[in-house]
This record gives sequence, structure tokens and C-alpha cells, in this order.
Amino acid sequence: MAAAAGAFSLREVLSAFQAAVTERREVLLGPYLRGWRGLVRFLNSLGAIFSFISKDAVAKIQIMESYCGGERQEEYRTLQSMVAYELASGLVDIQRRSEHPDSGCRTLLRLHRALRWLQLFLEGLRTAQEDSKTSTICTDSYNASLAAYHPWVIRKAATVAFCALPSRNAFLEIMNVGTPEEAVVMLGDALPHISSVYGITEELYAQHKLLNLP
Ligand code: 1Q0
Repeated sequence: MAAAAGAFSLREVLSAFQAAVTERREVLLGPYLRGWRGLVRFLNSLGAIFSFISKDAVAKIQIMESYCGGERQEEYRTLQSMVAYELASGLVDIQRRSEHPDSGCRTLLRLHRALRWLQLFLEGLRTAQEDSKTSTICTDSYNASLAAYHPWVIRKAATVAFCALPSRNAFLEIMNVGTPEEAVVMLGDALPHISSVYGITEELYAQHKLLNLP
């Protein structure tokens, strides 16, 4: 079943992440951010209880988009060129947030950590029993990833919000890629692309010791 025109389709989001990786294993920031924009649209459709999450995600996407459309846009074409440029120009706060509180490197790191959550969540959704609770899959994925970087109050708010998630089958249906079974197949095809983006970023950040940017 094709997605209705204008409706959210997870397929588009996932193909953006697929398009983000080049043959030379560079990550193109344009498609990467398009993928995030799509995820936020989906998140917004789940209800106002998630707006504190989508606001933060949008703020970070906007910071990145302004670099990508700004004066130095050539430097922000790929993740690799951004890291090289910002480091060589002293544009990254390494010890504490001070002169460059919103560097591309630190902003993207927040999205990168959230991508790990997404990877775990979608994998959980794909492999869970039909009657599993989405909120449990989501909480487990969160606790195994992003939670480590969030203070208690955010962890609490996030866990409360997760309880508002629809059932697994309803969730698979609003992804708009066909029946729940078809959605599961699509997730299986798509997840390696998200994992690839995640893996390349993790490796690059580790290499430059950027994984703990304040
Ligand atoms: C479906 C449920 C969505 C659950 C999303 C899990 C993430 C919870 C994160 C809660 C964070 C909220 C607020 C702010 C946090 C910031 O402090 C933190 C650090 O930034 P900073 O500047 O203070 O150092 N920010 C972050 O960690 C970034 C968080 C970005 C979260 C983006 C989540 C986007 C979610 C998309 C929904 C995908 C839906 C599933 C995919 C479709 C499958 C059918």
C-alpha cells in the first residue's frame, strides 16, 4: 500500500538516512538533517506530550541547518568536513561550554546520541512480540542509550511521556508503510542504513576524542 500524498511515511525518513552515506563513507549533512526533520514531524503527530522533546530536537536541527545554509556552507557539506573545519579553526569548546556553546560538533553529538536510541527502539519494535508494549520498548532503548546523558528531571519527564505511546501495531500502522508485517520488513531493510550513519559518526568522533563534548 502506497502512503497517501502528504502523509507521514517512515520510508522517506529512512531513505534520507540511506542517502546520507556516500560511497566514500562520508555523511552528508543535508540528507541527515532531512531525516531528523521527518522524525520530528512524526513525533509531533504523536501528541503535545512529546513537544518538550521535539522542541529540543528542532532547536538543534535549526542550529545545524543555519551552518549548512550559511557563509561557510562548503565546510558543512559533510560530517567529516565539519569536524575538520571546526577543529582546525578552534570553533569547538572541548572542556566546558564557553566561547562556542553551539558548535556544529557538540550539537550534532546530541543528535548522534539520539540516533542510538532510535536504532535500539526501531530494532526493539521490529523484533518484539505482537502484544509488546511500545512504552516498554521505548523506555528500555532510552535507558540503554540517551538516559546516561540526561539529568533526573528529564529522565523522569521522558519516561512519563513514553507511557502515552500507542500500541505496537498502531505504531507500525502510523508509520504508513502498509500492514504491520510490511512495516516490520521495511524496518529490517532500513535499520542497516541508520546503523551505518551511527557507526561512521561514532568512529569519527572517537578518533578525534569528541564523544564527551560539553
Ligand atoms: C517515540 C518517542 C520519542 C522518544 C524520544 C526519545 C528521546 C527522549 C529525549 C528527551 C530529551 C528532551 C529534552 C532535552 C534534552 C537536552 O537536554 C538534551 C541535551 O542537549 P543539551 O543542549 O542540553 O546538551 N538533548 C538531547 O538529548 C537531544 C534529544 C533529541 C531527541 C530527538 C528525538 C526525536 C524523536 C523522534 C521520534 C521518532 C519516532 C520513532 C520513529 C518512527 C517509528 C515508527
